[in-house]
Amino acid sequence: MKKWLACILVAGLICLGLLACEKKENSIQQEDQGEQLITVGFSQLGAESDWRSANTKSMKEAFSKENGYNLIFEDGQQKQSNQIMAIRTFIQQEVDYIVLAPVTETGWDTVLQEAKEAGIPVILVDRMVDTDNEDLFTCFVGSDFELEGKKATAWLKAYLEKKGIAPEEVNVVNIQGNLGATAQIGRSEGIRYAAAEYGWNLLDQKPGDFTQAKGKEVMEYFLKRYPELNVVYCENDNESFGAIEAIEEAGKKVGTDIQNGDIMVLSFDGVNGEALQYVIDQKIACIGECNPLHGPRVSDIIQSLECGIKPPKLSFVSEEIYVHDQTVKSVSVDGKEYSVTTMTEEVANKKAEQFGN
Ligand code: GYE
Repeated sequence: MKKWLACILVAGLICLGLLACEKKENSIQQEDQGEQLITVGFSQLGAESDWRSANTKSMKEAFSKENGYNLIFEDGQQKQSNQIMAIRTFIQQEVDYIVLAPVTETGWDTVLQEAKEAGIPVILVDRMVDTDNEDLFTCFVGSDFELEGKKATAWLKAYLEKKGIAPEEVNVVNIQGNLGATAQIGRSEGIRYAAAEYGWNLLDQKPGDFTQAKGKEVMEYFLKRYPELNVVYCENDNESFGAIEAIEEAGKKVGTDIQNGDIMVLSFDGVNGEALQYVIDQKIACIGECNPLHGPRVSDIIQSLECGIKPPKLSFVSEEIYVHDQTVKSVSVDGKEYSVTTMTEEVANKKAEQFGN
């Protein structure tokens, strides 16, 4: 191509870029002069699980100085009051954006109204808020937890059918997440729906707060109380680790031969290499993947807003199901087909690399 033609083309592209994203260009220029970064106040809800650690890492990496951000990170330590305090501080600090991963869904209206009055956009990440006024937040990005639950239980249904296990032989206990969290609400609904729909006995549901210690404690209780239980539906991998410890310490075996005394473990996340290894070892039968890498997704949202582009109100990430064998190749939920990934060393290594563990 002739040099002059190339120059005109490049100049044209630059002009278009400038028009489309004048604001961003300004901030990049200012950043070059070492001045203006986009200040983001992120209220993370805590540090309860491997998923959360991977999520925090992803957010911190995305909101680095090199990427043009000044990140103010606050850990709410599982307390809504801490998160509300953090948001009020962000407002006082006049941050450009507030990013909130809410520990539970209700009780945010007042503080979100304060952010709105201060003219600061609020982006929800991972979990939702329960409000009648959707104008109180700009948008949400995270997982569809009820779908995760429905996919995992659809897998269980198909698996049991292939193995010739009748629904009335299935005795499930559910170790829930912290009550009121979106991930808990959706996943608990998944098992409740499945039990009612497919005819399984749902013996009990109790919160394990997404932690290994509480998961173990709740499983110990279930084992004593319900000797007939043969499936445990844990709402994250850390709870599964605790449940497996409790099962093994009680002299029982985790596995899929539930007609001969095994206890089958279902789980969510699939972030930690250890959890994926448990699937290979058939200690966990099925994991509903929950993707924690929201940093770049939230950054993309902010970049769109900087360019004056309105992001979709709700964005859900697509996720897989990891299983221990090839008995079931795909599951159908609400008329949609989802393929199932059989966990192998190769897949596990790839995932571990992706999540940095
Ligand atoms: O599954 C669990 C965590 O909200 C998706 O919270 C998140 C959940 C995740 O602690 O491990």
